[in-house]
Amino acid sequence: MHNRRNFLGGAGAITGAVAAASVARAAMAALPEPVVQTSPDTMAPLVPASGRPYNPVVTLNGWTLPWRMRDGVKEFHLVAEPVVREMAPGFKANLWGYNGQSPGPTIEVVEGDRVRIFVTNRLPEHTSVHWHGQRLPNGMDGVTGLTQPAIQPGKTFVYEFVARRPGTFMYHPHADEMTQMAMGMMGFWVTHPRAAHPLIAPVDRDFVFLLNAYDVEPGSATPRTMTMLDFNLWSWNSRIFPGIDSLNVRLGDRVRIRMGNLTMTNHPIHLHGHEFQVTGTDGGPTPKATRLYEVTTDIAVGQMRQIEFVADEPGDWAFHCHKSHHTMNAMGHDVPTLIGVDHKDMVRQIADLVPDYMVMGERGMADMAEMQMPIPDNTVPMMGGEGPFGSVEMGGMFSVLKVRKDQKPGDYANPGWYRHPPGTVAYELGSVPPEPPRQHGAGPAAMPARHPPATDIEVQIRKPGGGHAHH
Ligand SMILES: [Cu+2]
Repeated sequence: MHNRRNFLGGAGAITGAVAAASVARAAMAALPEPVVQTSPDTMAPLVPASGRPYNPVVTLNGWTLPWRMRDGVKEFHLVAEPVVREMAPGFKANLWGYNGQSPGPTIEVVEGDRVRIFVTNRLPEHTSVHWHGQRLPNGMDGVTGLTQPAIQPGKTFVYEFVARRPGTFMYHPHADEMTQMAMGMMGFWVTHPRAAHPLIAPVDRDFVFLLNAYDVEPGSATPRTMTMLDFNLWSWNSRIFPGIDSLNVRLGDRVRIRMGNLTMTNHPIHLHGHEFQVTGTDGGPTPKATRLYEVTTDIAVGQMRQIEFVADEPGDWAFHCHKSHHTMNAMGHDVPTLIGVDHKDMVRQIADLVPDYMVMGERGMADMAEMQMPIPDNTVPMMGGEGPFGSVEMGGMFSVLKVRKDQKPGDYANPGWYRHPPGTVAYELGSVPPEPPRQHGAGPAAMPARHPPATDIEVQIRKPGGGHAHH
């Protein structure tokens, strides 16, 4: 069992050595010794120690699986097993994954590589692995019942194919999928081009992660797998903000970010401060004529998108899903909106019956981020993350792109908060501004009403789907 050290924690570069050690010990064995990762930290890119060279990716809060070369074949060993995943500091979930983590390790190969993947099943039920997006022999496609028998608990299956086209792919079970994907079984796959490619630009930084979602009851640790839409934890690589590492780059870097969506809804992923182009999907590199400049790209269920941009604006730039419910953590979905309701007396009465009871949001929900609300053990506040100016009031699918002039090439360490040049931060006005002019009166009507209402009607806007009406 090998642990790779915490790269972003400052332990320094470690690549290659682990792969070499495990290969040496297992060289004579029929199977490569499985490599297990116990840390949820972002690991240094795995510089290839054998096989054809390539520019490795960085998996956000994840790692790349080492391999061994045997008779010209690149051999990997995946172990499907129950894992404990730290989804944010202080919050651990009982998931299923591969080689100690959920998601499983990223697999990186080069176009034309012959790849052999041993899959050992240590789950309590059968599984299989489907190699999403790959051109391969039909019998290697990993669909239980259709192209192969299920891999029973305790058994090992072998998949073998040539990585025929370069691009951005993923892997996941095609056996009891509803359960196994809801429990976190998935991983990233990158096939690098074997030579200069007209549609694949060399980049300075290449990040990958999967979009996933869980329904974990606050206070418990195991996802409910029957949930179809009402998930409460929206994660990137099974991490939730503020537990998601920032993407740290050097000013002027060409940056690629590859994402795959294995949740049950779409995610419009939005980057601040820069325009990007979608340069690839799980279908391969996109033709140049299709590449629009955008700041948000919607990733549908089962899709992959790779975006590229030049990081030419220094700062700490938000990078997140634009569905506002997806940048929240462990929210009760039945919470009524109480904006404008004075509920102090009600709270006092209920608190006598239910200790720790608290009603949210008579001034909006932002209070929740700062309040020390008593929450059950092993869950995370709905919104959080302390920034240099206070609470960021975000959770879930949120991170920060940090662009710095003095970030060294190849250095992925977190540079800390951005130091804004004087005069470039929004500021509070010192004096009281004059009352702004307001437009008064009713809106126009296309035709006069025959019986106009005697009094005006006012309504309160309530969160869509916010549950039961409360007046
Ligand atoms: Cu989303």
